Amino acid sequence: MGPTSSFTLQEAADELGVHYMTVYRHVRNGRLDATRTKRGWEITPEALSAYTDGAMPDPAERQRRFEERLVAHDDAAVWRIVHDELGAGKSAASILRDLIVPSLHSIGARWGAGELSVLDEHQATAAASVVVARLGPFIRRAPVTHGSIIVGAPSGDMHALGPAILSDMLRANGFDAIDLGANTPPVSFADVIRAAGPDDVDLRAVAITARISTEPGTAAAAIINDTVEAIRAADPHVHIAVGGAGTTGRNPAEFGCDEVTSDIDAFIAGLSSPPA
Ligand code: B12
Repeated sequence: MGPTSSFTLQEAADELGVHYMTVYRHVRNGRLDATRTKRGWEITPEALSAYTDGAMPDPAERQRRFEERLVAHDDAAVWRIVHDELGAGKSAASILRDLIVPSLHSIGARWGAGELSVLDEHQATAAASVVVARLGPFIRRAPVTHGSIIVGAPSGDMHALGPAILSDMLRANGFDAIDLGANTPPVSFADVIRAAGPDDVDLRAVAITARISTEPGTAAAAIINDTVEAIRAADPHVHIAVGGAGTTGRNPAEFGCDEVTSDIDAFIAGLSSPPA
């Protein structure tokens, strides 16, 4: 295939007058758009001109490339993209919000639509877990001025990235997030509250993250009720929020909690005054 249609990596390198490895690296970190075919990487003339113009792809395009590297479970490229975003001045919280979360949602939808295999989905998740863990220390933790929030997914819900990412977002906003992770039994939420003691004025809220559907009558809904009850028994006054995509269409009365929301900004805004 000649340079008038698509370029190979070597042809692109010749065209640009750079080393083959430079082109390869920029393809891998998403700076230069390329498609992997049976013949190897192919670069369109448009992609090559966008690259030579120095045009930074728009956010949607950057997210798409990041998602593809996740699906390819290419940990090194995934991290390089994140590293470049950090280098370009993006905060870790905005990388979570704009790159990682939309990619996970899209991967789930593509898996649901049969476009990706379960293996693709699992491998992408493994790559996402690695990058979320690596990004953690880059979260600019504001001084803890707003108190602490206990975060966890209920018993039976194995989705750990939701609580991990929500916790990081809370940390970036002046809260001390205590992430209990996936599959947290009701008693564990209560134990953490009791361990902090009844006078812990610092405890602002408990956030229960539900990724599995909690339609009325399901086991997932019942376990949320049990969790809320256990938390209330340990602290009758603490604010309890239930959220996550498994709670779409649900309301607080169904769970006995104070709030049902998946909107992190709204949740934070509701708690933003310092503890009394
Ligand atoms: C990764 C993943 C897994 C991994 C989880 C691994 C891990 N370490 O976390 C594994 C492979 C274990 C898994 C298993 C299953 N999964 Co799954 N999984 C996903 C996937 C691809 C991504 C989930 C994720 O991490 N999202 C990213 C997080 C950050 O987003 P989030 O959860 O929406 O949370 C954000 C917000 O909602 C908000 N938020 C969340 N909670 C709260 C709470 C409050 C108070 C607030 C303010 C905000 C807030 O903050 C987060 C950050 O923005 C989704 C696809 C998707 N669309 O999400 C499917 C998905 C959730 N899984 C699904 C299913 C069906 C399953 C399985 C049943 C599959 C199976 N047949 O075995 C099992 C269930 C296991 C179990 N019992 O839990 C379905 C759920 C459908 C439903 N509504 O019931 C989805 C939607 C895929 C699909 N399209 O069908 N899964």
